[in-house]
Amino acid sequence: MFLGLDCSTQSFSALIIDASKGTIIHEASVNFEGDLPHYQTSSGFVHGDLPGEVFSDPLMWVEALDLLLTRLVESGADLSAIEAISGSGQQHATVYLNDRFNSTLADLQSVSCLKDQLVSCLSRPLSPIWMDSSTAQECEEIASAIGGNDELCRRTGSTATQRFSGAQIRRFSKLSPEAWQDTAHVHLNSSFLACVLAGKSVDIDHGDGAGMNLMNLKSGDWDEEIVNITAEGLADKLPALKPSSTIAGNISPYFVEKYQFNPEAKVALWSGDNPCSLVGMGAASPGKMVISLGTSYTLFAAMNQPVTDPSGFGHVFGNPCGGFMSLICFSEGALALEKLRSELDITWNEFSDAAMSQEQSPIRSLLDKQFLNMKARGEWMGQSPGTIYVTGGASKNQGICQTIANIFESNVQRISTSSSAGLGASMRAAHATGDFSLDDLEKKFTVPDSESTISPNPETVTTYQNL
Ligand code: XUL
Repeated sequence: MFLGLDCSTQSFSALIIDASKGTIIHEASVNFEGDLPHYQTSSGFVHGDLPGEVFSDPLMWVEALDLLLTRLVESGADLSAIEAISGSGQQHATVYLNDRFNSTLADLQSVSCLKDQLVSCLSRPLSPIWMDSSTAQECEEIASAIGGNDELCRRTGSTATQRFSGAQIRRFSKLSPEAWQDTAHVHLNSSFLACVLAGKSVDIDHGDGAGMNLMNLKSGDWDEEIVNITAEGLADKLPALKPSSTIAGNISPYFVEKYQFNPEAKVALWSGDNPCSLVGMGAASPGKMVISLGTSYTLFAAMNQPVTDPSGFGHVFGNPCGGFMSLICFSEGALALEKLRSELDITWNEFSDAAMSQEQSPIRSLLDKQFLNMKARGEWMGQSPGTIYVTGGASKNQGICQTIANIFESNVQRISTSSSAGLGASMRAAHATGDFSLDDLEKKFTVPDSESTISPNPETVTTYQNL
């Protein structure tokens, strides 16, 4: 059995799979706002005093981890049967730790809790997260010092991006030089939690590492020049970068004593939520594309080569199964649909009927614009997907799926899962042990909803090509 953990913006969840049988055996979740109200977050984050600042609390994450494992045990999960564990974390969030971190990890006491033991290890109490947009100036400084955004994008897969770790680290080093001096280690949400599980300092994986504007895509290592530009002394504070399938070690005795894990259970490196979702959606090999139709839309796909987006909108991350992946975010995706629906004062069924028709209407026009834009913005990836997997709330809408099939000239299949990141993490744990092939795991766990294939309508092909 394998455990996948997922520390996202709003919650920390767990999923245990039986990789031989292809079944999910247990699931549990802790909601940050509802279950841990003393952190006073709204949906798992707090706004800072300065414009654009958004934070989460690393102590809240570790308190949630203790509570989550307690809930799993209470629900009857036998954690001694877990062979390996991996995890998924919200991308870009940085955790700042002092030189007591490693010795504290090595000496975690199971009679106490994680939060009380780790509180003295933080050199910065809060962690800036992906929703933060306070770093416009730092982005400009980093990009101009390296010779422009094109160069930064060519090397790291992204132009200087406000929510990415590099700009966040630079801002902290500038605004709080003393606390920066006191910082011995900079981790990501994902690698920090992997350290806690393994009871020692562990590396950052290529999937999440690429979301920092610091990793050279071609070498898979830190780009020394960019690291030195980003913040003084940063090179000494970063852990190494390693492939996502690396086994970091055995689980810490803390978890063995407290939750009865097997002392031989392996901890595989954690990765970011988008790289883990790529695996959990069954799209880790090139040829498939995922479109997630939530409040914002995201498009992601595996890529063999690190091609980058010349217009700077898209990002390239490491694919946890090797190679690379693209990610493009489109803000206000389903939000725009909801606005139009309420303006027209119609039901979702009526919206869907209008979306199925090719007759001109505001609905037809909005959907055509959204997905023609998405196709155009994704062209730099040079992929013509055989299949597009769609997920998220709006994927239930037949008319939207048909529009995607027509515009991309691809078959569309629905995958209805609310936990693709956690599932991907558990599949990565099984894959990292070397006992299961990815192909086998994908066949068992990522089956599209039956009879959900939607094929392009040949009559619309020329119209859309002209548009
Ligand atoms: C990706 C991004 C978000 C977070 C959400 O670049 O910022 O998808 O990973 O958790």
